Amino acid sequence: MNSSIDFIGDVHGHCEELRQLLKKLGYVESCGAFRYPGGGRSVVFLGDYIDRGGEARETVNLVRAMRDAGSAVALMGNHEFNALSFWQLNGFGGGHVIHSIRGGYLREHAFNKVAIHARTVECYKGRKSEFLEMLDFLKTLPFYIETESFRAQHACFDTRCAETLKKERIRSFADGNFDELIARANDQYCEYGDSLFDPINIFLKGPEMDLPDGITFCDGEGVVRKRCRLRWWLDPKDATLRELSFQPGVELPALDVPADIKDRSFYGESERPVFFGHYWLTGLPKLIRDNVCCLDFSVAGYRGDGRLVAYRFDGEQKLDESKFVWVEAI
Ligand SMILES: [Mn+2]
Repeated sequence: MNSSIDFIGDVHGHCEELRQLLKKLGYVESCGAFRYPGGGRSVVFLGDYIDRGGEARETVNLVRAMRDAGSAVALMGNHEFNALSFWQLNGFGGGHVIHSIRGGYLREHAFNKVAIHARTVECYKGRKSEFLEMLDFLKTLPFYIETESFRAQHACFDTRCAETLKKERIRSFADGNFDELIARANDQYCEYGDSLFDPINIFLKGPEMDLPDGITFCDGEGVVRKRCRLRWWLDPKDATLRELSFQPGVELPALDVPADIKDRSFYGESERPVFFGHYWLTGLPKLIRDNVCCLDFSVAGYRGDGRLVAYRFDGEQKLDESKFVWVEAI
């Protein structure tokens, strides 16, 4: 893969915006897939193709066609991981039974979890075999990609997690027995010695911390949260909860953070550029730092003022704010 790459953030079933963005970036549809004329550029999709929007099926098919044509790499997002866990029976095939999980499936069929995923299932109404085939496609999506000039994943890059996965030669759930790997990825309390919960969940969902007693906030879906996402590129040593938390639109109190959080490793300023989605940013695209670029600008946001955003990368080690390209949510 060369360094002429267009990174694209969370699509969440907004296929029409994706088609517009690809055209704006100069990609042309031919023989069933978008390609860059002459093949000089390709796309890295940062995950979260399904849920929320009404065109999950069209989005998956477009992304998959580009991957099969060699004009894109498609990474896994937490929504793809959640969909696979939602349909995987606890203890199925070669997988451990995870005792701490309630209900028959690795992802509990609780109200909020069903509500998020239902839109995607609806998109495949009357097409069950295509839905199952779609799940098989999701199994093949890599957790991250790393080259000499960049790193990319859905949520957070963590060197130690990457080492763990590299040691086992796991790039996706297809690199081994799927039933076993997805059980290990859901083994949150390390009931077994071979849990992959941390490495996979850090890449796909990012690090989180428990909020101090009595502090909660409401997320965009109206769910009360007792944990918050972290700015994993900040040195947590002297940061307050307000500085370290990363919940756009939510301001937490400027309290001290626990010692184990202060000790966590972070993505330094001299590391190669890293691209990701996941975090529901709003407003016009902006760099977080000159080597840290989040591309999720909430095209599926509830206020309808989100954007689908790309960063046009050419190998530069200091990212440039003028290289964002985007379309407004329809
Ligand atoms: Mn997302």
